[in-house]
Amino acid sequence: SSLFSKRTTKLKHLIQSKELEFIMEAHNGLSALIVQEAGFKGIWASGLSMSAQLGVRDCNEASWTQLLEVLEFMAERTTIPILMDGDTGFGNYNNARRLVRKLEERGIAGVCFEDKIFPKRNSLGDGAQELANIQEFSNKIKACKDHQRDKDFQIVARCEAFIAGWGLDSALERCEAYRKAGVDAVLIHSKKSDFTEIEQFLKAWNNRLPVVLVPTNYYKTPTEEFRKNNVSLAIWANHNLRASVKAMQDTSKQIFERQNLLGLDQIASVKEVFRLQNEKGLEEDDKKYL
Ligand code: SPV
Ligand code: MG
Repeated sequence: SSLFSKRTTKLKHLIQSKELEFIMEAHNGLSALIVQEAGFKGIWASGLSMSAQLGVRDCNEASWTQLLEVLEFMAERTTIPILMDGDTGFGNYNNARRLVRKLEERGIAGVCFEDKIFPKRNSLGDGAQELANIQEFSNKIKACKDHQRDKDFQIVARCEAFIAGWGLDSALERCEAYRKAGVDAVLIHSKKSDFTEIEQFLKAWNNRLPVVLVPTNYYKTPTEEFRKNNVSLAIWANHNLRASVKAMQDTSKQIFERQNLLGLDQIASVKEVFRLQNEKGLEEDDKKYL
């Protein structure tokens, strides 16, 4: 994928290529730029992280237009593709397909929809999880594929069968229905700490479509296992959010307790913040235009 190809085309290559690829979570313009500067070829706009940075729960408390605003800043500061965590699509097929168009208009390269009921609950929590009707969700996928304007825009169907406590047969049946509905890839999720149920799925699935994984809970699985099992894309789903939470807690606590700003060597300099904001670009433009 060349520097000049569209972001949708770049995401398509990341997902459709035989190689295992990685995308990293971001949740605002700044973290998106940081992910790109680290070398990642794509960004996961995590629903958990975008809602958490707004201080609300990951159960559709933030509206879809509020998330669009966040995504717009992320797209503005980056050139790599962004895959949005679109949850359940914020309603039925009509709401989901309208979101697809709005994402295309804002330079977002793809969206992932999960087969649950609106309002969704985060998959890693303890609460009960209700799955969407297979036919209804398949039609939602089909409506979105029919409605997208850019043929390379990627739609990922995320199967929550394991999360909801159903077995391999249910996961396979659902993913096969979403494949037939025309989806570009499937994401199979698990909250187990080991790789067994995912590995069983991958073997049975047998590369019918590219597979995306989110190894948040089974993070001890060697990455080589994903490669061996022909995984297409691994998502490091929430680690910038979690890193920033810890850093902000430690920093706030230290400054509160000491009532001074000494010994804060681990924080970024103001100069570095200016660099990330591209202050220099404005200084140069001021010389031309002011
Ligand atoms: C997210 O990052 O918001 C996800 C992945 O959907 S999970 O939190 O595991 O549900
Ligand atoms: Mg999510």
